[in-house]
Amino acid sequence: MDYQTLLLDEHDDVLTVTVHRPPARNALSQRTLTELRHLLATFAGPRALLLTGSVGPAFIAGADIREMAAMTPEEGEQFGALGQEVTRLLEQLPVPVIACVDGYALGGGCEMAMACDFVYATRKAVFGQPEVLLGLIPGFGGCVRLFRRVGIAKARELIYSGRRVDAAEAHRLGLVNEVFDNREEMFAAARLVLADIAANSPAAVSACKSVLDAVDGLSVDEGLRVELEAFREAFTTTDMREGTDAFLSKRAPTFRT
Ligand code: CO8
Repeated sequence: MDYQTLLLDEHDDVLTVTVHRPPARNALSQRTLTELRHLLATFAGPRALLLTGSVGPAFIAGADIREMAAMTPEEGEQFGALGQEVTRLLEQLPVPVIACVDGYALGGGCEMAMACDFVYATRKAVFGQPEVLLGLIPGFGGCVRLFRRVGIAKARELIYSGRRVDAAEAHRLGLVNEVFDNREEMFAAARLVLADIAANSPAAVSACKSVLDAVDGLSVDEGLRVELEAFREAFTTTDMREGTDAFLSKRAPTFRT
């Protein structure tokens, strides 16, 4: 696919995807979401993904309001389904995904960040679900994911009010993993943590990711069953044989998967 609104850069096995629509504050148009869907659905090779927005005041300033303003309910539903599909693809990617947020992550931008494994932010980051100010509701998973991250009381407050929160508050709320002074420090830290994770068994990291995703909302007993199934599966991998053998032989493991 010809990516017109995404910039791609692969370095040290990490794919950096930059949403690039500076005139619209990197807002998610149908075109951008379709490009993201294609990229994520065909993703293979890199050991991690880093999602960010072009330099400017915004990470992603939400879904494209200009496009939404003219949509019929049916078109709105299709647009919402596309956004939900993209966030789900991000969430289920078999490799770690970090959102690097510098500037506004509003509406769909906040929803994209929440679909990533970790959210790193600069001091200039601003988060919020301002859909009610537009007569809309969060439609790319905001209602579903925000309360899982910050608790139901805080999610209600943020979604009903549309209030923006700065990086420090987002960090206190658990929406952001870490806050950095500037973009360069944020990217350096993200690459470092991804390199650390890359030294571990990719199969095991991927299995942990899908278990954490699958157990969300399950009872303890149901969750334990999902975990046990994946635990059993780990015994079928060469990584498990290599990891345990390396430990017992007092050497560093070499994982192949
Ligand atoms: N969509 C389209 N265009 C946008 C958007 C957007 N979300 N945000 C900014 N732009 C455009 C502006 O229209 C403007 O264009 P122009 O120059 O042609 O007038 C340009 O970007 C610059 O914008 P500003 O002058 O406002 O820039 P500032 O730096 O002063 O402000 C802000 C930046 C704070 C990001 C501000 O632009 C803003 O508040 N944007 C809207 C934020 C917002 O409300 N986001 C939520 C959108 S709704 C949503 O995401 C719903 C997701 C689920 C949808 C489900 C569908 C069913």
